[in-house]
Amino acid sequence: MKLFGSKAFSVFLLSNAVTSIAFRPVSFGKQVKQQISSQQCGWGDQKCLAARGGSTLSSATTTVLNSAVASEETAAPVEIFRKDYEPLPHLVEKINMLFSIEEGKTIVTTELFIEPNESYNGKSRDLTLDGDETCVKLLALSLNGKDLEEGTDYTLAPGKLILKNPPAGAVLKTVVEIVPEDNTQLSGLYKDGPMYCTQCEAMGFRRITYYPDRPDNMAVFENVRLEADKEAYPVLLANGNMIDSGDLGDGRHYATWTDPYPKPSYLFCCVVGDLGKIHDTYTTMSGRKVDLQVFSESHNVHKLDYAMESLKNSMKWDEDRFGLEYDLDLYNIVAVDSFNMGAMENKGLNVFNTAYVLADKDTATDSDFERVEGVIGHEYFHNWTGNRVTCRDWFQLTLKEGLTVFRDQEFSGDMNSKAVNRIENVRGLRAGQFREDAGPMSHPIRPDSYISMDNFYTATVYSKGAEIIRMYQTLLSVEGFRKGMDLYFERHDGSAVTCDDFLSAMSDATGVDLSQFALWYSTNGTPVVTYDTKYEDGTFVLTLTQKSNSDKPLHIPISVGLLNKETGEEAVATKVLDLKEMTQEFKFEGLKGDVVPSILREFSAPVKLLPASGEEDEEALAFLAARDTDGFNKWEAGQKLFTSLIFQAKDAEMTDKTYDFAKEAFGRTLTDKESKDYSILAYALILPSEGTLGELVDVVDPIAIHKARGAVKKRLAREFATELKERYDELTAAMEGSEFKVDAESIGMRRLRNVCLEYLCSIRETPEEQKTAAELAMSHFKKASGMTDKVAALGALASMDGEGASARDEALETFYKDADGDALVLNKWFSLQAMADLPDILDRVKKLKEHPDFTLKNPNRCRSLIGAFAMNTAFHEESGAGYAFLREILEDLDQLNPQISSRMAGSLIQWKKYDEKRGQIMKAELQKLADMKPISDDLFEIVSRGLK
Ligand SMILES: *[C@@H]1O[C@H](CO)[C@@H](O)[C@H](O)[C@H]1NC(C)=O
Ligand SMILES: *[C@H]1O[C@H](CO)[C@@H](O)[C@H](O)[C@H]1NC(C)=O
Ligand SMILES: [Zn+2]
Repeated sequence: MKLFGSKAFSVFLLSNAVTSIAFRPVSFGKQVKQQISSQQCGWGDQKCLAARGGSTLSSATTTVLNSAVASEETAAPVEIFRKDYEPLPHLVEKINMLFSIEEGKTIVTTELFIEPNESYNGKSRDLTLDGDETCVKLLALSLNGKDLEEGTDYTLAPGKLILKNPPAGAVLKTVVEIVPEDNTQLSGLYKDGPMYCTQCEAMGFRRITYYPDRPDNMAVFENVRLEADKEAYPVLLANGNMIDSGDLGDGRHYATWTDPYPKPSYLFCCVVGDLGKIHDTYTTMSGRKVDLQVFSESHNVHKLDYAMESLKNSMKWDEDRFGLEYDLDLYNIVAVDSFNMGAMENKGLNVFNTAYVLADKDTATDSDFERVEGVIGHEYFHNWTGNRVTCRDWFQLTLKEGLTVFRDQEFSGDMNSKAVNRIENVRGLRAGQFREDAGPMSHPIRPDSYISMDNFYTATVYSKGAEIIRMYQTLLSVEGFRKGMDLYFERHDGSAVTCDDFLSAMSDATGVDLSQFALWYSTNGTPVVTYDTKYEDGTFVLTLTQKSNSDKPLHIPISVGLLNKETGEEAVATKVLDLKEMTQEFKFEGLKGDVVPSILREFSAPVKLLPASGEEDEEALAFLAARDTDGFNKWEAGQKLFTSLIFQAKDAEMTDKTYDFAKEAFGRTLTDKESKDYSILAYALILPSEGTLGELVDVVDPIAIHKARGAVKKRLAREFATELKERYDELTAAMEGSEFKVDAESIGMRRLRNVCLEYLCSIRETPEEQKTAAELAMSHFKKASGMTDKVAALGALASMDGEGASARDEALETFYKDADGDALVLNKWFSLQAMADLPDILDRVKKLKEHPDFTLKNPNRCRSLIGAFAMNTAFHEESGAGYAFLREILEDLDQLNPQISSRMAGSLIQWKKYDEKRGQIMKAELQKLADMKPISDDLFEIVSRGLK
């Protein structure tokens, strides 16, 4: 699965102390008698089953077998521990399913083929099936054709059905009723516009039927039969290949799918709807032809081409880089509007958030295009890393996610620019994961416990997990890493394994001892590495010291290069140092003069690097910003200079010395006419984000940081007003008349030009300047060649006031009209306003919340307004009104969609990071949430963790 966005997704569990809360009570209405006896229809007799599903079961003559559990109010949130892993005594080896879908009600009939786990030697003889009784009404249950008695044959508990000692070769048949139309949690089977679709990771399958819903139970989904109205839902899709389809009469039709490869339930998927599609083929390296189809609502079909292109590139890349080939005949992708996450790698039937699959130049920005490519790659790469080799239990999530994020980063790097890609990923890591790891939700990439697994789809598991995989590659070399991957697949293809199995494969394939490296899996927090340097008579000594939450030292790869201080030439090319002690000295001998070290090149480890003295050597930074041969560190040096300057501006005043260094770096980049890597130039001009800056201090005053960053930005803008305008005009001229393209060069030119625009528009003191800025932004807006430029212009205009106010309102109105109801474009319209820098932003956001196009039910829309506002400095406005506003929204949202409410609560739990007064207000709002009844397990876990 892919997370949505890359910012902080705060999370974690609470301690053992669990307070009792009301289990979301649901009443299933009147109990009625006459049990249907499910053995009346054989599996082969689909007509009979359908008739049952369609009419008999729906009549008011049905006993709901699990209604008592559903109305119990006792279930407290349960914390689950990694150390308590229990193997299964029985396995479901095969499953057949029948979905009979009707408006307002779906009947799901399943047959589970149960066998004892031959190698099991534990005590239990029972099989535990998971089922969420707040969503699933159990209508019938029989074993080998015989109805079962509660108490004697099985027991029910919240979330569970325990089947007592099933015999070998048992076939358990269940019939349940679900209501996808009411499923606002978007987990399980739900209705979204003209389609029904499923999301099962992590624990959505139990919201469809009773089943051992854990990744180590891998079963063949042999027959999945879908039945629905033919006219309203012409497309019927599930995993694998379609083996049968036809009419049922009464205007209904069916399709039966089979997936020959055993899979865990979280990879199950079906989609039933009225969809358009595009079609293409791909020939694999061994010459097999694969059919590729991408589906969406019909009015979006013209925005699918880029996704298809990206899919073919991904397939080619995985063959070239890892020798991995696709092995089925069909590959389907479906775009869904209401989706909690970014995308989901269901076998042969990937489901995507529309935001990560639809893209054309008039509706998507360059960043959107890049994301579509990355996420398509991510889900495709899961086919091997995740699906063929999956996780034994959810604590191992990083096994598939860290590895697959690493693979998609490498893919994007190869498709575009490696250095740009690295900069973007590290920016995301610092602003999101570092922050998460410093707060109450800090956890190791392989956590030790959870209450709601959905809370563990975190920046830590994903982004830091990917950094740890990258360190394997840095330590073992690209060839060594590939050998390790080959051995990993050779050993574990088709099974459910752990992070330890991955480490063993890497170690065994290369003969490198990785036992110390393993500590990364159990250590939370961001390690700090400090460095000290000494040069004498041709010998340079680098002393590195590490500090982390582990009492034993970590194995940290530190890539280092040395540049001659006089000539700037590279005296020692990049070398990987193995930091394995708490403090370690590294000597470089035979040098021809003093050197400037470039440490942690390419960001070779997810650590904070600081000088031992506590004082950055600004001269060295200026030197590296001008000359480092490592693209990442060159950028990094400039960022550090800007950072010093911003903190000076915050505390008192910018010093001339620091300002001159920063000015020099800025000016050199701005007027660099040689480099054609425009994106690198653009990123070198952008100041560090407020989130990244906040990570560097103990107590955050968001408004002071915002002001200080703004002051530096304005000063540089005034200093270089002429050069900025020149560069802007040059780029405009270079792009005019040329065809619109989405390639690295065109993206880079737009990026650089938009950075110039942003600086120029920040000069807005006098009415005269306000007018000039508004005119420039307005002409940028009107002449925009695609969504990237449009968004850049509107972003600048949205914050304008005074003489710029009328231009702002005009542009917002035009943008809204032009969107013409397009959901993804409207999301941008909401976001840009919620992120604007205006004094009355909270009132504006409150008004937007009442806009007819706003709804809490669609996660993308909700994030676009509420999520964006929580990232705005205005959220932290002193009175605390922003915090109260978010809390009120969360109260409503939690009743609809706990996964989204708990994610958004991440903005409040960081209260300890802020000054006393703010912190106390945030804490009080959290307490109000904690006292709310009912509260979801998801939100409860986050809030209680935050209060601790
Ligand atoms: C079957 O039992 C063995 C031995 O206890 C265990 O290692 C394995 O994980 C079990 N299989 C499953 C899917 O639980
Ligand atoms: C990936 O591989 C599996 C097993 O070999 C196959 O069933 C599946 O359809 C493939 N494709 C995807 C996208 O999962
Ligand atoms: Zn994923």
